[in-house]
Amino acid sequence: MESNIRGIIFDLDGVICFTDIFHYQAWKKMADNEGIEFNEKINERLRGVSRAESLEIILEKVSREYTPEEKASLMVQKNNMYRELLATMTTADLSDEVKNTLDTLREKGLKLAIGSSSKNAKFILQQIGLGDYFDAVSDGTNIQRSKPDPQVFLMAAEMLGFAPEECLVVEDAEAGIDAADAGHFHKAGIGPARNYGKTEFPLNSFADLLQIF
Ligand code: B16
Ligand code: MG
Repeated sequence: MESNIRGIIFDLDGVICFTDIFHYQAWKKMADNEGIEFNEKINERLRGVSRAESLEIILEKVSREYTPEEKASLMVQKNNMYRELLATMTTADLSDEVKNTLDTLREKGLKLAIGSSSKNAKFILQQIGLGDYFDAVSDGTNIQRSKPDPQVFLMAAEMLGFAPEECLVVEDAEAGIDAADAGHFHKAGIGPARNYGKTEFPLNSFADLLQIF
């Protein structure tokens, strides 16, 4: 049991649920409409990164300059397609493993928060039946700087009333582990972040969190 940890801050996409495939499908449609090359390898670089920065990465392949207005319009197109896909999500998109693990962690007295770069985080939480579940939600709507800046996690810790050193961040993205590291949080990595050098607690599955507490 990690006795000094009092709160857990979960990334959303890639940790609590899997909206990454919807991000990919929506960006791919936008890129196809624009005749821009986009593939799963480029998509991997978008994990945990904000919408605007994601677009900049996608536009690296393009020789011409896009105006700020054109970029804003591409982001609206992508987000509208993405939200159509999110609207198809239901409570069936929350696994029993994730829900049971969250419940057990809460029973152990831990406070639970979300720390997500997404501006759609609250909509996603509602769709999967976790709209009122977390003690705090810090997301893309309350930050100015996205991961790898620690702001989203620092705000989550503040909402919980804990110091960063008292919180564990659970992330699937290297950018997210970098953000947690910069903010002096404890760090658990799942999926692509499992084998990242800065990850303190590698998780094979979400339920592995119960081996820490
Ligand atoms: P939105 P997370 C991140 O969510 C995604 O991993 C990333 O791919 C996306 O660009 C970012 O949210 C912004 O999302 O367009 O919905 O505001 O992993 O931080 O929960
Ligand atoms: Mg993520």
